[in-house]
Amino acid sequence: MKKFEKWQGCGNDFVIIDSRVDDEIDDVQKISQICDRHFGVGADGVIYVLPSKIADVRMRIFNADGSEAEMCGNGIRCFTKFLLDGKAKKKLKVETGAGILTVKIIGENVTVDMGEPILSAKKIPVAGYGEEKVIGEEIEVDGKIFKMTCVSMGNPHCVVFVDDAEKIELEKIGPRFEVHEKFPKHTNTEFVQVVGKNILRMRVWERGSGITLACGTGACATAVAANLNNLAEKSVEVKLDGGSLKIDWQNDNHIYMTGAAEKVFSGQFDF
Ligand code: ZDP
Repeated sequence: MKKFEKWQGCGNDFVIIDSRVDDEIDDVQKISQICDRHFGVGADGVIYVLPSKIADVRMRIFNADGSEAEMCGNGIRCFTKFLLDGKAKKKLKVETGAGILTVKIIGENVTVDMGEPILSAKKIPVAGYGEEKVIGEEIEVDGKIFKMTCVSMGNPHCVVFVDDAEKIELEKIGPRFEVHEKFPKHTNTEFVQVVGKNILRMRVWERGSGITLACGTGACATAVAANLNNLAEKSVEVKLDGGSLKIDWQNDNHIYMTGAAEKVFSGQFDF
């Protein structure tokens, strides 16, 4: 029987499975069953701890529908504490779909060097803009025009600034953005209200998982988008439904994300 731990970062919750020895992942059906909140453990995603030839360890993350994501900001903080809690070692290099990232425990929190944001439309990917940046471009969704700024943090994000984030009908509009024809790999979508030069309020519809209480890569994409639109400074606090993250876009063009991660319980699968 396989063991697992349940973790959360800002209310974005994950089942973590240590597969460093067998180097195996489960199939799509099993992963979606694990994430199911009625028939399974319940989580926004499943994270596998795997061996790596090029870093200390490798992380793979799957959404609740069983699809694989390249990266996961809240997940990698949970992953870091899962491996380092109670250990003398405070730093790791982690192989992810967004390259090798350095993670560090600082006090109770975890800081992740999330690498550089990707802004070329082709690389995000967003269709119809070639290699250009997509900043404040119009997109029609559900018969309405929105202005989007697109950023990849390894995984694709579409950031939309709104006057009142609480008024957005996420469950209605989110799925329409997710599979819009402009996004060949589908997209995560963030609806963001500028509270101040250093404070942003964000709500998210995640590709493959739907409404979640927080999205770490989304918070990074949001900070970048806000700065590119001259709406905020490069160091901001992003307020999510499940907590806050500190995002710093530093002079080396790397984005540093700091926030909490907590173990909820451990168990073993009977199914
Ligand atoms: O890119 C995707 O398909 C996301 N749903 C992956 C998960 C992202 C996450 N919420 C984060 O914090 O970055 C875990």
